[in-house]
Amino acid sequence: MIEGTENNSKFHYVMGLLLFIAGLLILVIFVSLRSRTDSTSTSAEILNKAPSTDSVVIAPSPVTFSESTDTSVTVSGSYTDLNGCDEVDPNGSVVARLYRSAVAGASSCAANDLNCYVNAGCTLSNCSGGGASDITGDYSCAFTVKYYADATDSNDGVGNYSAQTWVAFVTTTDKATAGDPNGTTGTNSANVEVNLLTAIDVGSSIAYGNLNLGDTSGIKTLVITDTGNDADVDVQNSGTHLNCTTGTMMVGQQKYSGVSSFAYADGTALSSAATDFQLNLNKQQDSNASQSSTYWRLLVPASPTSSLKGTCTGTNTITAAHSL
Ligand SMILES: [Ca+2]
Ligand SMILES: [Ca+2]
Ligand SMILES: [Ca+2]
Ligand SMILES: [Ca+2]
Repeated sequence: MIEGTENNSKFHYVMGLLLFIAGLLILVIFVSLRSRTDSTSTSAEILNKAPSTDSVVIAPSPVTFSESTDTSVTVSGSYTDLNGCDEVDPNGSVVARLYRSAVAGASSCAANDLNCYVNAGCTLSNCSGGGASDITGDYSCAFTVKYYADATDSNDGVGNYSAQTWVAFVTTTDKATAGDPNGTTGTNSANVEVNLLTAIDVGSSIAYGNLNLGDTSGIKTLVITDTGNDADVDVQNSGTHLNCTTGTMMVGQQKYSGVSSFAYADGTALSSAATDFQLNLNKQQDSNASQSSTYWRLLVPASPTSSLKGTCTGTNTITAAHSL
């Protein structure tokens, strides 16, 4: 029995050893197989991400006009395209509109001098393209705004857009692809007021011509041009006495009217004090000037109180005023 137990132990020992060696071989083979290297390719398609218009700055703000002078307004800012700014510059575009806020069509309004300006290709800068990792760039959009564009700071006398503003609306578009044939866009906007300018030009002189004592001149026309963006320009008239080579004619010898065929007796006598006159001159609507006229006559006294002769000169003052 004792010998049998000893043999049994040996058998177990040998079997254990054999199993251990076998396990070791399997492990070596497994490790050996695993250590034979190879490669596999990876791929993914990163889809287009729309650009963003990050900032919109309008200068100047507010927009103010000088009479008869168009004003440069610049809309500028930056954009981001996370696929690379070169998807916008040079492969896309930035387009801007500047319009009165309630105008028909709003951000897709049709361009016109009064209330909608379009810059279809803004200037782009600060994008390092061509595979660089740059994702941001800058844009600058120039507008030449007419001096008769709609005012939004106060009532212009006809439209009354004072509750509105002007909007700068900027659309950044990246490059066209098969998936996005028109490119994708990111928009942003900012607001600015356009100020009212009440201003006129008047003819440089009223020449009554050669007259005898007691004569009433013919009717002389004084043309007045709206040189701002006020749609109800009225005026205040005043004047000086006319100093002659010999003597003086009183300012009130001149009379004026809005009627082109007025009788002298029906006119308003000019005064040295500014006097309101309803001209109701509308502003320019397009490239044609907006004009109205006042009409003037002079009565030379038949029996002046002192001698009167020669060339007579004076100055009439016509002052523009908003909606008197
Ligand atoms: Ca993109
Ligand atoms: Ca950049
Ligand atoms: Ca306003
Ligand atoms: Ca008026």
